[in-house]
Amino acid sequence: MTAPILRPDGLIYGAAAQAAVSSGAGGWLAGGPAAFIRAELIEGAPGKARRRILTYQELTASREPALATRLAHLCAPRPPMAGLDWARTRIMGIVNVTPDSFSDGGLYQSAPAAIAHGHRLIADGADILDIGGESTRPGAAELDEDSEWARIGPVLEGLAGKDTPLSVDTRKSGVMTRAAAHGARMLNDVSALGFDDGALSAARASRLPVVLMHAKGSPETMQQAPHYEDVLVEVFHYLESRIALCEQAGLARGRLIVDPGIGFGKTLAHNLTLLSGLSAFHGLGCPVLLGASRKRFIGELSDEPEAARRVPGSLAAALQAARQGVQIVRVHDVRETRQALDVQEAILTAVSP
Ligand code: 9MG
Repeated sequence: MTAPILRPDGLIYGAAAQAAVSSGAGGWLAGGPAAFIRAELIEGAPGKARRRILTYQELTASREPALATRLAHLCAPRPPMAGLDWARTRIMGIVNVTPDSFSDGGLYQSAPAAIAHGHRLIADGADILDIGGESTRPGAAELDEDSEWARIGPVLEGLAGKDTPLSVDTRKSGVMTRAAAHGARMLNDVSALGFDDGALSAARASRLPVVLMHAKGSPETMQQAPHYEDVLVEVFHYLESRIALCEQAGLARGRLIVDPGIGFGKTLAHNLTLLSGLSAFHGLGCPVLLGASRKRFIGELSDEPEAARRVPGSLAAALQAARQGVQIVRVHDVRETRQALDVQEAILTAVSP
Protein backbone atom coordinates (compact mmCIF):
# COMPACT_ATOMS: atom_id res chain seq x y z
CA MET A 1 0.00 0.00 0.00
CA THR A 2 1.29 3.51 -0.83
CA ALA A 3 1.83 5.75 2.17
CA PRO A 4 -0.42 8.84 2.30
CA ILE A 5 0.87 12.27 1.33
CA LEU A 6 -0.22 15.48 3.03
CA ARG A 7 0.03 18.76 1.16
CA PRO A 8 -0.35 21.54 3.74
CA ASP A 9 -2.61 24.34 2.69
CA GLY A 10 -3.99 27.44 4.45
CA LEU A 11 -0.46 28.56 5.27
CA ILE A 12 -0.15 31.37 7.80
CA TYR A 13 2.74 33.33 9.27
CA GLY A 14 3.78 35.54 12.18
CA ALA A 15 1.27 36.21 14.96
CA ALA A 16 -1.52 34.38 13.11
CA ALA A 17 0.64 31.25 12.96
CA GLN A 18 1.53 31.50 16.64
CA ALA A 19 -2.14 31.93 17.60
CA ALA A 20 -3.30 28.99 15.44
CA VAL A 21 -0.68 26.65 16.88
CA SER A 22 -1.37 27.77 20.48
CA SER A 23 -5.10 27.14 20.05
CA GLY A 24 -4.62 23.73 18.41
CA ALA A 25 -6.15 24.94 15.13
CA GLY A 26 -2.85 24.68 13.26
CA GLY A 27 0.53 23.00 13.26
CA TRP A 28 4.01 24.33 12.58
CA LEU A 29 5.31 23.47 9.16
CA ALA A 30 8.68 21.81 9.79
CA GLY A 31 8.97 23.59 13.13
CA GLY A 32 8.02 27.00 11.69
CA PRO A 33 8.06 29.89 11.04
CA ALA A 34 5.07 29.02 8.78
CA ALA A 35 2.06 27.12 10.10
CA PHE A 36 -0.85 25.39 8.35
CA ILE A 37 -4.49 24.96 9.29
CA ARG A 38 -5.52 22.32 6.73
CA ALA A 39 -3.95 19.89 4.29
CA GLU A 40 -4.83 17.96 1.18
CA LEU A 41 -4.69 14.24 1.88
CA ILE A 42 -3.48 12.32 -1.18
CA GLU A 43 -4.01 8.56 -0.96
CA GLY A 44 -3.37 5.83 -3.49
CA ALA A 45 -1.04 4.99 -6.36
CA PRO A 46 -0.06 7.48 -9.11
CA GLY A 47 -2.90 7.87 -11.58
CA LYS A 48 -5.45 6.55 -9.06
CA ALA A 49 -4.78 8.87 -6.13
CA ARG A 50 -7.78 10.27 -4.23
CA ARG A 51 -7.54 13.81 -2.87
CA ARG A 52 -9.52 15.50 -0.11
CA ILE A 53 -9.00 18.43 2.24
CA LEU A 54 -8.89 17.87 6.00
CA THR A 55 -8.52 20.47 8.73
CA TYR A 56 -5.51 20.26 11.03
CA GLN A 57 -7.86 19.23 13.84
CA GLU A 58 -9.30 16.38 11.75
CA LEU A 59 -5.77 15.25 11.00
CA THR A 60 -4.69 15.20 14.63
CA ALA A 61 -7.87 13.27 15.53
CA SER A 62 -7.12 10.51 13.00
CA ARG A 63 -6.16 7.12 14.39
CA GLU A 64 -4.48 6.02 11.15
CA PRO A 65 -0.79 5.28 12.04
CA ALA A 66 0.60 6.14 8.58
CA LEU A 67 -1.17 9.48 8.70
CA ALA A 68 0.13 10.20 12.20
CA THR A 69 3.68 9.45 11.05
CA ARG A 70 3.28 11.75 8.04
CA LEU A 71 1.88 14.51 10.23
CA ALA A 72 4.75 14.12 12.70
CA HIS A 73 7.29 14.44 9.87
CA LEU A 74 5.45 17.45 8.53
CA CYS A 75 5.51 19.35 11.80
CA ALA A 76 8.82 18.39 13.45
CA PRO A 77 11.58 21.01 13.61
CA ARG A 78 14.60 20.16 11.47
CA PRO A 79 18.04 20.03 13.09
CA PRO A 80 20.54 22.67 11.91
CA MET A 81 22.86 21.55 9.12
CA ALA A 82 26.25 22.96 8.07
CA GLY A 83 25.81 25.49 10.88
CA LEU A 84 22.53 26.79 9.41
CA ASP A 85 19.25 26.88 11.31
CA TRP A 86 15.95 27.13 9.49
CA ALA A 87 14.41 30.18 11.13
CA ARG A 88 14.37 31.81 7.69
CA THR A 89 14.78 30.69 4.08
CA ARG A 90 18.46 30.15 3.36
CA ILE A 91 20.04 31.25 0.08
CA MET A 92 22.44 28.90 -1.67
CA GLY A 93 24.51 30.87 -4.20
CA ILE A 94 25.59 29.02 -7.33
CA VAL A 95 29.28 28.89 -8.28
CA ASN A 96 29.56 26.99 -11.55
CA VAL A 97 33.17 26.26 -12.54
CA THR A 98 32.06 24.96 -15.91
CA PRO A 99 32.43 25.91 -19.55
CA ASP A 100 28.88 24.82 -20.42
CA SER A 101 26.29 25.47 -17.67
CA PHE A 102 22.98 26.70 -19.09
CA SER A 103 23.07 30.16 -17.55
CA ASP A 104 26.61 31.10 -16.57
CA GLY A 105 28.70 28.49 -18.41
CA GLY A 106 32.22 29.80 -19.11
CA LEU A 107 31.85 32.94 -16.98
CA TYR A 108 33.78 31.61 -13.96
CA GLN A 109 35.80 28.88 -15.60
CA SER A 110 39.14 29.85 -14.03
CA ALA A 111 39.60 29.27 -10.29
CA PRO A 112 40.36 32.96 -9.53
CA ALA A 113 37.22 34.10 -11.37
CA ALA A 114 35.09 31.50 -9.57
CA ILE A 115 36.57 32.43 -6.19
CA ALA A 116 35.94 36.13 -6.82
CA HIS A 117 32.36 35.28 -7.83
CA GLY A 118 31.94 33.28 -4.61
CA HIS A 119 33.14 36.25 -2.55
CA ARG A 120 30.67 38.48 -4.36
CA LEU A 121 27.79 36.09 -3.60
CA ILE A 122 28.79 36.02 0.08
CA ALA A 123 28.82 39.84 0.17
CA ASP A 124 25.39 39.79 -1.52
CA GLY A 125 23.95 37.68 1.33
CA ALA A 126 24.47 34.02 0.42
CA ASP A 127 24.09 31.67 3.40
CA ILE A 128 25.88 28.83 1.61
CA LEU A 129 27.67 28.41 -1.74
CA ASP A 130 27.24 25.43 -4.06
CA ILE A 131 30.35 24.73 -6.13
CA GLY A 132 29.92 22.57 -9.23
CA GLY A 133 32.36 21.39 -11.88
CA GLU A 134 30.11 19.28 -14.10
CA SER A 135 27.21 20.84 -15.98
CA THR A 136 23.85 19.14 -15.40
CA ARG A 137 21.93 21.17 -17.98
CA PRO A 138 19.76 19.08 -20.36
CA GLY A 139 21.96 17.34 -22.93
CA ALA A 140 25.21 17.86 -20.98
CA ALA A 141 27.90 15.22 -21.41
CA GLU A 142 29.51 13.40 -18.50
CA LEU A 143 32.87 14.49 -17.07
CA ASP A 144 35.46 12.14 -15.55
CA GLU A 145 36.17 12.37 -11.84
CA ASP A 146 39.70 13.82 -12.04
CA SER A 147 38.66 16.56 -14.46
CA GLU A 148 35.71 17.43 -12.24
CA TRP A 149 37.91 17.64 -9.14
CA ALA A 150 40.50 19.72 -11.04
CA ARG A 151 37.77 22.34 -11.51
CA ILE A 152 36.25 22.18 -8.03
CA GLY A 153 39.29 21.60 -5.77
CA PRO A 154 41.06 24.96 -6.16
CA VAL A 155 37.78 26.88 -5.78
CA LEU A 156 36.84 24.94 -2.66
CA GLU A 157 40.27 25.66 -1.19
CA GLY A 158 40.07 29.32 -2.17
CA LEU A 159 36.69 29.82 -0.48
CA ALA A 160 37.14 27.47 2.51
CA GLY A 161 37.84 28.84 5.97
CA LYS A 162 35.25 31.63 5.71
CA ASP A 163 32.09 31.67 7.84
CA THR A 164 29.95 30.77 4.82
CA PRO A 165 29.62 26.99 4.47
CA LEU A 166 30.42 25.39 1.12
CA SER A 167 28.43 22.70 -0.67
CA VAL A 168 29.81 20.61 -3.52
CA ASP A 169 27.53 19.69 -6.41
CA THR A 170 28.65 16.25 -7.60
CA ARG A 171 27.36 12.77 -8.45
CA LYS A 172 30.73 11.06 -7.96
CA SER A 173 31.95 9.25 -4.85
CA GLY A 174 35.60 10.21 -5.36
CA VAL A 175 34.73 13.90 -5.62
CA MET A 176 32.53 13.61 -2.50
CA THR A 177 35.37 12.09 -0.50
CA ARG A 178 37.89 14.68 -1.68
CA ALA A 179 35.45 17.53 -1.11
CA ALA A 180 34.82 16.41 2.48
CA ALA A 181 38.57 16.32 3.11
CA HIS A 182 38.97 19.85 1.69
CA GLY A 183 36.41 21.66 3.81
CA ALA A 184 33.03 21.07 2.12
CA ARG A 185 30.13 21.25 4.59
CA MET A 186 27.39 19.77 2.35
CA LEU A 187 27.06 17.46 -0.66
CA ASN A 188 24.53 18.14 -3.41
CA ASP A 189 23.82 15.15 -5.65
CA VAL A 190 21.32 15.66 -8.49
CA SER A 191 21.11 11.87 -8.84
CA ALA A 192 20.13 11.32 -5.18
CA LEU A 193 23.22 9.09 -4.73
CA GLY A 194 22.08 6.89 -7.63
CA PHE A 195 24.66 7.68 -10.32
CA ASP A 196 27.76 6.20 -8.72
CA ASP A 197 27.62 2.84 -6.91
CA GLY A 198 30.04 4.16 -4.29
CA ALA A 199 28.20 7.42 -3.64
CA LEU A 200 26.00 6.21 -0.78
CA SER A 201 28.93 4.89 1.21
CA ALA A 202 31.13 7.92 0.39
CA ALA A 203 28.35 10.27 1.46
CA ARG A 204 27.79 8.33 4.69
CA ALA A 205 31.52 8.31 5.48
CA SER A 206 31.80 12.06 4.81
CA ARG A 207 29.46 12.76 7.79
CA LEU A 208 28.13 15.74 5.80
CA PRO A 209 24.52 16.67 5.09
CA VAL A 210 23.45 15.47 1.64
CA VAL A 211 20.93 16.88 -0.84
CA LEU A 212 18.92 14.14 -2.58
CA MET A 213 17.42 15.52 -5.78
CA HIS A 214 14.84 13.84 -8.01
CA ALA A 215 15.76 13.53 -11.69
CA LYS A 216 14.09 11.39 -14.33
CA GLY A 217 16.90 9.96 -16.44
CA SER A 218 20.38 11.43 -16.85
CA PRO A 219 21.13 15.03 -17.91
CA GLU A 220 21.91 13.67 -21.38
CA THR A 221 18.42 12.24 -21.93
CA MET A 222 16.10 13.67 -19.29
CA GLN A 223 14.15 16.12 -21.45
CA GLN A 224 13.19 13.51 -24.04
CA ALA A 225 9.40 13.42 -23.51
CA PRO A 226 9.27 12.92 -19.72
CA HIS A 227 6.01 11.30 -18.60
CA TYR A 228 4.38 10.83 -15.18
CA GLU A 229 0.95 9.53 -14.16
CA ASP A 230 1.03 11.97 -11.23
CA VAL A 231 4.22 13.97 -10.94
CA LEU A 232 3.81 15.11 -7.32
CA VAL A 233 3.03 11.60 -6.06
CA GLU A 234 5.82 9.97 -8.08
CA VAL A 235 8.52 12.47 -7.14
CA PHE A 236 7.45 12.30 -3.50
CA HIS A 237 7.57 8.50 -3.36
CA TYR A 238 10.89 8.42 -5.22
CA LEU A 239 12.45 10.73 -2.61
CA GLU A 240 10.90 8.69 0.17
CA SER A 241 12.47 5.52 -1.27
CA ARG A 242 15.89 7.24 -1.47
CA ILE A 243 15.60 8.33 2.17
CA ALA A 244 14.74 4.74 3.15
CA LEU A 245 17.78 3.47 1.25
CA CYS A 246 20.02 6.01 2.99
CA GLU A 247 18.64 5.12 6.41
CA GLN A 248 19.19 1.40 5.77
CA ALA A 249 22.81 2.20 4.88
CA GLY A 250 23.34 4.23 8.07
CA LEU A 251 22.89 7.71 6.60
CA ALA A 252 20.32 9.21 8.97
CA ARG A 253 17.30 11.24 7.82
CA GLY A 254 18.62 14.08 10.01
CA ARG A 255 21.47 14.50 7.52
CA LEU A 256 19.28 14.57 4.40
CA ILE A 257 17.78 17.43 2.40
CA VAL A 258 15.24 16.73 -0.36
CA ASP A 259 14.71 18.49 -3.67
CA PRO A 260 11.99 17.83 -6.31
CA GLY A 261 14.48 18.66 -9.10
CA ILE A 262 12.81 21.39 -11.13
CA GLY A 263 13.72 20.95 -14.82
CA PHE A 264 15.26 17.53 -14.42
CA GLY A 265 13.09 15.31 -16.64
CA LYS A 266 10.01 17.54 -16.34
CA THR A 267 7.78 19.46 -18.71
CA LEU A 268 6.48 22.94 -17.97
CA ALA A 269 3.28 21.44 -16.53
CA HIS A 270 5.26 19.04 -14.31
CA ASN A 271 7.40 21.90 -12.98
CA LEU A 272 4.36 24.05 -12.21
CA THR A 273 2.59 21.21 -10.40
CA LEU A 274 5.67 20.64 -8.24
CA LEU A 275 6.11 24.34 -7.52
CA SER A 276 2.50 24.70 -6.43
CA GLY A 277 2.70 21.55 -4.29
CA LEU A 278 6.07 22.16 -2.62
CA SER A 279 4.67 22.10 0.92
CA ALA A 280 3.95 18.36 0.56
CA PHE A 281 7.68 17.59 0.53
CA HIS A 282 7.95 18.62 4.20
CA GLY A 283 6.15 15.34 4.90
CA LEU A 284 9.45 13.58 4.17
CA GLY A 285 10.82 14.93 7.44
CA CYS A 286 13.84 16.71 5.90
CA PRO A 287 14.62 20.30 4.93
CA VAL A 288 13.51 21.03 1.36
CA LEU A 289 15.72 22.69 -1.28
CA LEU A 290 14.42 24.28 -4.47
CA GLY A 291 16.45 25.14 -7.55
CA ALA A 292 14.36 27.11 -10.04
CA SER A 293 16.75 29.96 -10.76
CA ARG A 294 16.80 31.12 -14.41
CA LYS A 295 15.51 27.72 -15.56
CA ARG A 296 13.88 26.96 -18.88
CA PHE A 297 10.31 26.85 -17.52
CA ILE A 298 10.62 30.57 -16.73
CA GLY A 299 11.71 31.21 -20.31
CA GLU A 300 8.77 29.16 -21.57
CA LEU A 301 6.29 31.15 -19.49
CA SER A 302 7.74 34.52 -20.47
CA ASP A 303 9.06 33.84 -23.96
CA GLU A 304 12.57 34.67 -22.74
CA PRO A 305 15.29 32.54 -24.36
CA GLU A 306 18.15 34.29 -22.52
CA ALA A 307 18.72 32.73 -19.09
CA ALA A 308 20.28 35.87 -17.57
CA ARG A 309 17.04 37.78 -18.33
CA ARG A 310 14.91 35.39 -16.24
CA VAL A 311 15.64 37.05 -12.87
CA PRO A 312 12.07 38.31 -12.19
CA GLY A 313 10.62 34.85 -12.82
CA SER A 314 13.31 33.33 -10.63
CA LEU A 315 12.33 35.69 -7.81
CA ALA A 316 8.66 34.69 -8.18
CA ALA A 317 9.66 31.04 -7.78
CA ALA A 318 11.88 31.76 -4.76
CA LEU A 319 9.10 33.74 -3.07
CA GLN A 320 6.61 30.95 -3.72
CA ALA A 321 9.08 28.46 -2.23
CA ALA A 322 9.67 30.58 0.86
CA ARG A 323 5.92 30.97 1.46
CA GLN A 324 5.66 27.18 1.40
CA GLY A 325 8.35 26.84 4.05
CA VAL A 326 11.17 25.70 1.74
CA GLN A 327 14.37 25.95 3.75
CA ILE A 328 16.93 26.53 0.94
CA VAL A 329 16.64 28.22 -2.45
CA ARG A 330 19.51 27.62 -4.87
CA VAL A 331 19.96 30.78 -6.95
CA HIS A 332 22.25 32.70 -9.28
CA ASP A 333 21.02 36.16 -8.23
CA VAL A 334 21.70 36.30 -4.52
CA ARG A 335 21.35 40.03 -3.87
CA GLU A 336 17.99 40.25 -5.65
CA THR A 337 16.72 37.11 -3.93
CA ARG A 338 17.82 38.34 -0.50
CA GLN A 339 15.92 41.60 -0.98
CA ALA A 340 12.78 39.87 -2.26
CA LEU A 341 12.76 37.35 0.61
CA ASP A 342 13.39 40.03 3.24
CA VAL A 343 10.53 42.18 1.97
CA GLN A 344 8.16 39.22 1.80
CA GLU A 345 9.08 38.10 5.32
CA ALA A 346 8.49 41.60 6.69
CA ILE A 347 5.05 41.69 5.07
CA LEU A 348 4.03 38.19 6.16
CA THR A 349 5.03 38.79 9.77
CA ALA A 350 3.81 42.41 10.10
CA VAL A 351 1.87 42.97 13.31
CA SER A 352 -1.39 44.92 13.06
CA PRO A 353 -1.88 47.60 15.77
C1 9MG B 1 23.22 21.33 -9.64
N1 9MG B 1 21.83 21.71 -9.76
C2 9MG B 1 21.24 22.30 -10.84
N2 9MG B 1 19.94 22.48 -10.61
C3 9MG B 1 19.69 22.02 -9.36
C4 9MG B 1 18.56 21.91 -8.55
O1 9MG B 1 17.37 22.30 -8.99
N3 9MG B 1 18.68 21.38 -7.34
C5 9MG B 1 19.89 20.94 -6.88
N4 9MG B 1 19.93 20.39 -5.66
N5 9MG B 1 21.00 21.00 -7.61
C6 9MG B 1 20.90 21.53 -8.82
